[in-house]
Amino acid sequence: MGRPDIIEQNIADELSFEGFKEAVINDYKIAFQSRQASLIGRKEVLTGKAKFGIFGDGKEVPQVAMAKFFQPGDFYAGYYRDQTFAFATGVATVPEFFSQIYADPNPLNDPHSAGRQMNCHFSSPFIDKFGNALDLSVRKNFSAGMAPTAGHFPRAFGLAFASKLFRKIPDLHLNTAHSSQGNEVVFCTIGDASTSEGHFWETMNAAAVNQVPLAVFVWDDGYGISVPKELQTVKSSVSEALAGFEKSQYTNGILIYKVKGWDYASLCEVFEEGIRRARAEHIPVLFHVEELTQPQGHSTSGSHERYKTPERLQWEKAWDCLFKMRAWIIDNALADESYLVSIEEEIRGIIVSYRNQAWKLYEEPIQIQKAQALKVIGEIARQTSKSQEVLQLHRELSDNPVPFRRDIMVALEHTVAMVAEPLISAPASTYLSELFLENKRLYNTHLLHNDFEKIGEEYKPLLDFTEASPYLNGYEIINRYFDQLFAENPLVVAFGEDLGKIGDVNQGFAGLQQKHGSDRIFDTGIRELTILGQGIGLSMRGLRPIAEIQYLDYLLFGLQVLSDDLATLHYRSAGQQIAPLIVRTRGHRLEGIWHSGSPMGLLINALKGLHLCVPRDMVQAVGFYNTLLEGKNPGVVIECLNGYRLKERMPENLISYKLPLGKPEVIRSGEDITVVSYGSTLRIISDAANTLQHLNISVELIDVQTLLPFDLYGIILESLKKTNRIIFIDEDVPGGATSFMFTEIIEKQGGYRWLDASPRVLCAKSHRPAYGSDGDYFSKPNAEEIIAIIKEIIAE
Ligand SMILES: Cc1ncc(C[n+]2csc(CCOP(=O)(O)OP(=O)(O)O)c2C)c(N)n1
Ligand SMILES: [Mg+2]
Repeated sequence: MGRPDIIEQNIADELSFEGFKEAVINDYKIAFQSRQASLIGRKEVLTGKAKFGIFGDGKEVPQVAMAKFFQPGDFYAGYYRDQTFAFATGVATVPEFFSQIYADPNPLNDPHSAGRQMNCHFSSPFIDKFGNALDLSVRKNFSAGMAPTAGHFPRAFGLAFASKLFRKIPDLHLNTAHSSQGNEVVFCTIGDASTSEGHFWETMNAAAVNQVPLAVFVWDDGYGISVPKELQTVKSSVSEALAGFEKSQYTNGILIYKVKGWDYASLCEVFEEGIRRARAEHIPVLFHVEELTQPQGHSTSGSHERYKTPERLQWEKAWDCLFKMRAWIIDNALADESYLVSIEEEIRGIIVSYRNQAWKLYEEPIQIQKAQALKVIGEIARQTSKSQEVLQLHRELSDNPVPFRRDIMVALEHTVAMVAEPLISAPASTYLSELFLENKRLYNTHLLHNDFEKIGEEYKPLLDFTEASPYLNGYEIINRYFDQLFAENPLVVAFGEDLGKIGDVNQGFAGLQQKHGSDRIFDTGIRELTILGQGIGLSMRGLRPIAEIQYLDYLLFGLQVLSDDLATLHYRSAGQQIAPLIVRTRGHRLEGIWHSGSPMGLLINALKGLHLCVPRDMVQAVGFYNTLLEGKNPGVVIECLNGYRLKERMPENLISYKLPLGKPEVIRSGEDITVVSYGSTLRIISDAANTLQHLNISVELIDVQTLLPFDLYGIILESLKKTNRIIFIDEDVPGGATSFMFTEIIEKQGGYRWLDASPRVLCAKSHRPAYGSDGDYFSKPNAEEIIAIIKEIIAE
């Protein structure tokens, strides 16, 4: 007879072995299910039911292993190969996967993007429908995927950096809905080829310098579409290339693990250790997952037989991770072949039924529309003199077994156009209006949080001056404001190049790091892209970051992530996620090619989905910071580079002074001409206006204040109605922001009806501004040019 405690231990071992077996079989089921979804998904495209498909076949096994260590509160930032991870974590279901393939715009069917994204781009809700933050610490959080390869890396760094701040800043520990004291790890995936992108390297360096819990999984299948890794990566190995980043006992750095993607047991072991350390010690980790395959090739566009050798294709068959896992299960007697065959058969049937379910959900509302449209068109055909033609339209729609929403609109539109009898075609027009509204709601919403809200409409931005209110340099005003802001709002953090220790190159933060702490006000490396990604990730996790780009000209280094990631986030997640990041920068005229840019047209076009604030002085800048901090949308504030040493009167109400967005201000009243501008140029126009006053030309000068949104109140139009002449002036290149403002007022707001002279624009030369005072004078609009052109307009 054995000792009772030993027997007990044996039973426990057996129980845990049973549990282990069950867990393995469950993982295999998820992996197999995912493979079936990929196989059927591809068929859906090839048979014409969907337009494009990209799948996670060949990557299933590492993803079920990875999901074991993804805990509530953790974050995912990844790419299009990760459906298995999404299924294993429960963030996506197979029917949802199919709904996304069909581009189903109903958020109940595709909650990840409501049909806006190509398939396998997942997201989970971060806010409720009113915009209130959800308790992310108890949820499995998927930041919305996107197609630009490696484009998610800067965001992933930001998400991980938030864990660091939540752990380090005691005031944030109470914030349990956002974090459990920084215990959250960010799981970030990437293909081997996409590690060639600069985004990857900048992020890895920033993560290593800052020691954040970022776990990077490289799915190495040897190819980026057709280009092999020999042409992508030095030494054909990302882990070798990163060897110098490796952490040693006495340095910062990253942990590097290499593991075979078909080796389930090793994957579990390695991921367990790496994630545990990332979580506990906040060390970034790289898992280089090698020897993965693509059973169906890259995507539904093209076939890999074109660029892979027969030997390679043969190897891929033999080393397919799913088959290797299956063999391992049998070899280790975790299940026998017949059992696996039976569950595989069952899963095949289930996936087909999921596909059918998703297709039905997608198609049913369209078939209802089709039936209704046919009824309306049929009725019109009976009444109109154009009966034959309308019947033909009816037949075309009726013969289309699976129409798109647009086909129904087109049939109705053509019917209305064909029938010149409005009373008879009225039912088609009515139904069209109804569908138009529905389609607008499905496809044209969520660019911004609360798309159609006029932000700050209720604000009465009065400056509160007392007799004692001092005149200070612009930078001192900004400095006093940030001091008050950081004392008041514990969620605000600010960072950028030279922003911490010296308090930014123009002293807006001078002395504030010492006062408010280096965890809240800090320096970064010279890495604009990841400064912005840092801000995106932090703001997604409930903080209110102010990410500083030292000069507007250098915003271009980070423009990709602002445009592709930040500006599309709310839209592509169908309103589920927000990132109310504030980007602070300084621009317009100062000196030379790269310190006096004003590429506002570029930003207006790239940053739809953000607010673009162009304050004329620092008090106005403060007004915009306050407004943006109240809101849930991201914004850029461009302070005037040449304004820091100009005197402004500091109001008492800095911290409560808020400006409405999209509300221009008339800063000089006049009768003869409306001059529209913003930022530093306003001062030059003011000088010109003084001279013009002596010539009896009275200028009405309007500061647009924000370019996005632009004049929501018709203020410029009102001025034009009075003066009947207008000119738009700025420092951007020709065709830039002046053209934008011109179109807004003359075309969209119908300003052309009020003109007595031709509307004009005056902007900078096409080249970059030359250095020095003369360079500035001959590159950018100057007062003399302004005077001359206005005289011309008046003389017309
Ligand atoms: C910035 C960018 N460039 C190019 C593409 C087109 N593209 C899509 S996937 C891909 C290959 C990516 O290969 P890899 O990173 O190895 O991932 P895999 O598909 O092999 O898993 C390319 C070039 C893109 N989506 N984004
Ligand atoms: Mg690859």
